[in-house]
Amino acid sequence: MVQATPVKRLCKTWSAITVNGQYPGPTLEVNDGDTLVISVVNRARYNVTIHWHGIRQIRTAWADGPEFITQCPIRPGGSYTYRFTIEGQEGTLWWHAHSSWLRATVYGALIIYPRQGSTYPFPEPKRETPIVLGEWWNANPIDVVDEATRTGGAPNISDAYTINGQPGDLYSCSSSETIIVPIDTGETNLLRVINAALNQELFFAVANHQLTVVGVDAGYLKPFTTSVIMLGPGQTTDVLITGDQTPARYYMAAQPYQTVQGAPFDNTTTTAILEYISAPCPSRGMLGTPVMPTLPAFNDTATVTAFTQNLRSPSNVSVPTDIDESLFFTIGLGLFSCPPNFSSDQCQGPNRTRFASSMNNVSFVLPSSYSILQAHHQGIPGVFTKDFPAAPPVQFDYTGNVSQSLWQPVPGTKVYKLKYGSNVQLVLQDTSIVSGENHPIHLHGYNFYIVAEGFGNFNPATDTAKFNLVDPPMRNTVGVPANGWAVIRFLADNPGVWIMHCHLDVHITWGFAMAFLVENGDGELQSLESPPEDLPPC
Ligand SMILES: [Cu+2]
Repeated sequence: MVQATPVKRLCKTWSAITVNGQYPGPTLEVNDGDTLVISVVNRARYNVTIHWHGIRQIRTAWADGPEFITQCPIRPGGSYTYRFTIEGQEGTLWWHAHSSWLRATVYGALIIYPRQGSTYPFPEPKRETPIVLGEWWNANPIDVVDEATRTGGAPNISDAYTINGQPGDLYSCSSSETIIVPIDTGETNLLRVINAALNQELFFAVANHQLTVVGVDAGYLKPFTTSVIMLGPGQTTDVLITGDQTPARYYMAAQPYQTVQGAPFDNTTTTAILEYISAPCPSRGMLGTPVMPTLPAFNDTATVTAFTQNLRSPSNVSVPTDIDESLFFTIGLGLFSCPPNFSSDQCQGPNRTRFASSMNNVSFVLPSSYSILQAHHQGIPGVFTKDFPAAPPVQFDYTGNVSQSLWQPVPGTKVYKLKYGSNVQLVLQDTSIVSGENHPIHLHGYNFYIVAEGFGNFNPATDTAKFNLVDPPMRNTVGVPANGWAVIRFLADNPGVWIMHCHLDVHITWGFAMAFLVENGDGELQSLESPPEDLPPC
């Protein structure tokens, strides 16, 4: 049930949109192989859809959730039942609204345990705790984004970050509800860390404790140990933590990783408390001040690079090699010049412009009369075009001093068509237009291998030799380095329409998205299923 619920944070109450009255929403705990049937009833005053982030949705694109991509939104008073089966996935994922900025409060963990009789590839943890990082405004986030859309300027920054919905001790009116995570001396526990923040990449650390990273985005890794992790919105990281310190209370904390120069951001710190069950009484309750972890500086890209370079699949994996589709997408920001019929308060971007964002210079526009998947399935013309370019329309020094004549993208609703079974390589190239930035790029319906990352312009002549085709990590969201690039590969074996977008919602608002249209294959189980009868009408 999606509904308005009064929620008090930072001394202030407003009517947040929640699921079943809970913020964050309920944790879903399932096993690999389960079929999920989830009825969503919309009692809120906004359109809503729910996306099951990272679920492959094999042949069930109708249940993926992004509004106007795979379904029309569930209108106020309406309902829709999402039905899908989890096939060969285990680990930590999450679910969230995929409509405007509703996911600021409409989200929750989605934990997939191994099939019955199967176990983790590491010793069974004594306890497991989801650590869901969020972002809070002392205002209705829909009003925040609507205001930004009206003015063309940057939206207001948030007022707090949260762990499992609570800002923690460093914010006003918060410490009585700070999240406590128990641990006992000698035991090893699993923290399932999820970055559900709307617009901010975050560092996470626990004071005095090392973290052993065992998985990301519901894919296992070769375990490695670190004192800090970084997650972009959309990413998850599973870490083991051992109670090997003096029994006491220790802060776990998250604060921003910010790559844009000079832009305002919410530079606050959210905390929860790791508390030893055997801690002596004086250090429990309000008495002992927990130890604070040292987190990297907000612009510490070296730490992020070192962390991501440690991510390796547990064993050799079969990375697509005979590439059928070699794609190159520029990604990043842009500026629209002020339209002649707009007043100056509608053009509050830099130098009287409106902020924009694009992939290959196409600034994505959602359709409004049909979802792209419906239009594709029913052969309805005029909703989208199939001419999303395989490469940028002009080649330039992407991360250099880019001529202002290249700053303005072209609006469009374009998809890139892929044949069923094709092997795809995609270079994601950040640009320095307006500003370079680390963008968490999320592909729906697929996991991909990240075979290489680097800074500057991707150079096939020299960078191809650096590809890891042996044990690259598998993810659904890749943080493309600021003023750099990432190369991903995947096998297009899931028919449907799959949006790929930056998971900073402010950038989606500005058009940072495109969609792949993957055609049906010839085999019996290679076609998209028929749409459900209760698919919401537009
Ligand atoms: Cu972005």
